[in-house]
Amino acid sequence: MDPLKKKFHQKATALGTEIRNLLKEKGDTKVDEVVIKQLYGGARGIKMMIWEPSQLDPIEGIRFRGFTIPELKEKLPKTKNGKEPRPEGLFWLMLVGEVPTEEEVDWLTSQWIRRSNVPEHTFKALDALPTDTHPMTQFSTAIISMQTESVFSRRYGEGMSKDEYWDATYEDTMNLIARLPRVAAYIYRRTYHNGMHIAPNTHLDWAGNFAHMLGIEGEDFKSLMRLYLTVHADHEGGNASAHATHLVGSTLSDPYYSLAGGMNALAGPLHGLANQEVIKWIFKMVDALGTRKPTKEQVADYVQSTLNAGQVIPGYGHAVLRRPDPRFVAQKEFAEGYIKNDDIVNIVWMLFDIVPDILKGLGKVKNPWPNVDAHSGALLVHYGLTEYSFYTVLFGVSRALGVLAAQCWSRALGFPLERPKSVTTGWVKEYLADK
Ligand code: CMX
Repeated sequence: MDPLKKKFHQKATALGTEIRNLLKEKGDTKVDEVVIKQLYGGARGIKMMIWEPSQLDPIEGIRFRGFTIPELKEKLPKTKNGKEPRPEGLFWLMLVGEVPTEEEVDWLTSQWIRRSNVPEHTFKALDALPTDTHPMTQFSTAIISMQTESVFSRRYGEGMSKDEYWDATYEDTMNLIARLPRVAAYIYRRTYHNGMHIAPNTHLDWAGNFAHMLGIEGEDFKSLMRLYLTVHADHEGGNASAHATHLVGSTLSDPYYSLAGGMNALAGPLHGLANQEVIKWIFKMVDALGTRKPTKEQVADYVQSTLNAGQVIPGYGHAVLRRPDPRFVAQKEFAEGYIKNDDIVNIVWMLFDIVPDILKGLGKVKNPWPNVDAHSGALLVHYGLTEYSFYTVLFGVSRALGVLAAQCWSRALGFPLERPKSVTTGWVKEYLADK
């Protein structure tokens, strides 16, 4: 058994015993109450699932196994001379709850290289789609086309025991994550670069190799990819892509089906697609104003006109956070450290100055601050990745790390089919009348 799998199995066995005892002694203890506005309001805030890799605090932001993003940047192993954390390290941390050593991360990189072979029919399935198919549709198609390789599905069909679900899920998770950069880069190159594909460089780390296959050279872009693929990896379990992956997986659909489901949720403009919407909106503003160096007044007027048109300001607001998103802050710090005087980055910073007060003025927006999607596009444009329809795929490659680590836990802990209760408005009225 490989060292990560062995460590995961030990941890999962120990936690499984602890949970069984906890349920026996405290299973009926109340943790939450639900009010009617939550029934109509997207189930905001209702505590209804367990998600081990990370937890979100409205004020402090995300903690991965207890570590904030600044702590991850300090503690996770980096490449030689690199300053940004390697996403492999975060996956290790999310899966087993321990900060890995450099050797452990090197081992994981080599595992993912070994497992990265994409089946030929996946490339054929992608090639069958028109090149103007949205990259997220292509990404979802590619993931589901690889389901033919699922170890979980094969072993389930052969009569695998429940005790082995975690093992098959681990294998699928490792294979799937290993293949995603190749698949995503293939989509990028066929869509925007006439199918001039770039062979993987097996001497590079997972994120560095992804940057290389996209065709954007330079150490700084590789550094950006390491940071990007780290900070987007997980945001506890209730967000739409995580929850969709979890829900699909709870039926014992394998990790390929589950991740495709999660990616379909990520493709919505209120969720992951917001990263393309932000830069699209900024480009539209620059066009409308006729300048890449607008004044504060011009930007404020443009923000107002977007709201007057009944649209949201993309990249602002959040269902849980009530402060500037630490993932936005991490990307801003990256820009401050690596980039000098970029017009689009300057606009992003100007928006950070202007938008919160305007949103506060509406009196209904619960969080007027920027989220993860407000900054990423400006960084990508700076390094030449200007094709914004592709941005959500980058988010998806990263998000796979968290949602699949969580799926390993769900299968190891034997979580059941998810099935919350729905009611009708008639039921709500009757309930209120009875009260
Ligand atoms: N611009 C304008 N109005 C906004 C707004 C924004 N950025 N954010 C929230 N609002 C509005 C809502 O549309 C809602 O209006 P109505 O009552 O008229 O429907 C009102 O403020 C209250 O919403 P909320 O409780 O503050 O926010 P929700 O939890 O319902 O929604 C989110 C959260 C992210 C969907 C919302 O803030 C939004 O649409 N933001 C813009 C899109 C975006 O950036 N999404 C990415 C989020 C991060 C991610 O998942 O990747």
